[in-house]
Amino acid sequence: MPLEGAARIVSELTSRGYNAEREAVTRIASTEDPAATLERVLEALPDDALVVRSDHVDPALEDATEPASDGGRTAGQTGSAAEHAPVSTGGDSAPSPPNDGGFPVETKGVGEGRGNAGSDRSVDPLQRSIEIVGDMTGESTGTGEYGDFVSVFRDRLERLGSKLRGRVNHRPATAVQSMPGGSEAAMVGLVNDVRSTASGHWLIELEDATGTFPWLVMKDREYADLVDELLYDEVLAMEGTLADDSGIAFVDSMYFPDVPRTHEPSTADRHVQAALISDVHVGSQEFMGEAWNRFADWLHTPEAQHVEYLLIAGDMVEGVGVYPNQDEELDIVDIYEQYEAFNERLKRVPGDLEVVMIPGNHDAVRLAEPQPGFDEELREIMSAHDPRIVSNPSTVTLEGVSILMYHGVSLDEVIAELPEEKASYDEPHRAMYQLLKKRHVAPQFGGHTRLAPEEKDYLIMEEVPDIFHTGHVHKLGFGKYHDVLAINSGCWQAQTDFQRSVNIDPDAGYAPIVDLDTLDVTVQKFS
Ligand code: D5M
Ligand code: FE
Ligand code: ZN
Repeated sequence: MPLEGAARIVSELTSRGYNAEREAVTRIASTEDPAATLERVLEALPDDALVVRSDHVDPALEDATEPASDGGRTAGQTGSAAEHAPVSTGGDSAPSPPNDGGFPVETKGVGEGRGNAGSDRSVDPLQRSIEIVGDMTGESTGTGEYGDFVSVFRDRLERLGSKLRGRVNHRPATAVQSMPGGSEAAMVGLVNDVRSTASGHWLIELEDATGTFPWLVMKDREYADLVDELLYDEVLAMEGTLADDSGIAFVDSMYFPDVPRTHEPSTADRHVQAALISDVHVGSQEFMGEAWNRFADWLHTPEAQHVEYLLIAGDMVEGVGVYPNQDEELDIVDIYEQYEAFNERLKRVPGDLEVVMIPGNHDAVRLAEPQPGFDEELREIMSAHDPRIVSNPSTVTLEGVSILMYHGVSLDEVIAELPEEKASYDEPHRAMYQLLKKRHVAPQFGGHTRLAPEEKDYLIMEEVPDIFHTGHVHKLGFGKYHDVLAINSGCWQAQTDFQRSVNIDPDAGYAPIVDLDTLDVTVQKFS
């Protein structure tokens, strides 16, 4: 039974409202008359079943007159599976060349599927482990009062500052002001202002709980190159020499919370993979349904047998009223219907995959970050696959590998503020490196990124993740920063009118797949 058959079985099950385990589909597909087997399986299925599991298939196979296959595939079957394998990106238009991380964009070419025995595809859920940290759903304390903004910045300074305080002999702003001229001084603070002086030097005002103090970076000092990376409200430390009147300090060193160079990522103990995607945008006229279906069908093939986790970093649906004139490009105008349609797409994905999702700026949750996970009504709509729905951002640890998931709205800001070579839409992972260096997913307050007033700053990277996963900019790019794998997934939406007007050429229909045992990345193309 060719893959085409497996894909047909999946779509038949989906159209009848069922999600299915890969093993179940493989078993049905490997019988002589899959259509008849499918009918028998469905007849015997318990009324409350939402997912067709392999143990639902066994009785139907026993009933059948023909002997049931044990799930093994013949060479011929593998061959036809390969014909439907996704197009290789190898050699041609691989997005975002893997220049710095040293990752080849390997794409398994036609016919190179990893194992070909159907029996290898059975997964053992007992080997899996999945833990969530930092999900703030239901924990929001924000009352919208001004005082909450004070709290969130105080918490930021306290927690990110503690990563710097051991590195410099710091003093509060008020204490620095009263030190004698010529003294060596250091301070930890939030960037309050950055200005160039008439003579081309840079004046950086740092703020802490006691007040502010100006630090001067001379244009010919090595640190001058770092000034163009600074964002308002990020936390850093400055060290330098006070001027004679103690009204200003000349910077000798600048320190960022950063990822320690000694950071060693954790890896899984077995060969297991995760697909990291985002920006599905169901409901948009540009949603690429066929590419999505090819991806979902591919997940049912032996080549994808090790893909046991699917992470979706926001923008499940196109939403309504997100941008001006967006309604002109909507295929589905009702937000609930968009989530229902998204749920149908999710059903096509193997039922034995663990799915984790966070919201994005197109989703129906508050726009201010952190964004809590979807409410009960939306969870109910998206329940077929029983996904884990958590806040944006959240950290999910898969078999020891921690993955910080963040939708990525702040990337627009980092890309707009920093010079091209440090952050651009063509290399979104470089913008992610900046966030890792600042140990904060959205440092700058008051621009694109809306910050929710909370008692605590949920956007801090308290721990260094092994993988940092974002989306939003619709460009695929990945690389390593101090051994942290940064991946910006592409999208499943073709270019919109707006994107055409600003020359954003999206990487649509790609799925980056990460080996959790090595943190290597391969990219599968489905468009
Ligand atoms: O955003 C996808 C990308 O396109 C992201 O970089 C923002 C940008 N974008 C898209 N539409 C607009 C409008 N109308 N204004 C400003 N920026 C835009 P996404 O959130 O997925 O639509
Ligand atoms: Fe998006
Ligand atoms: Zn977005």
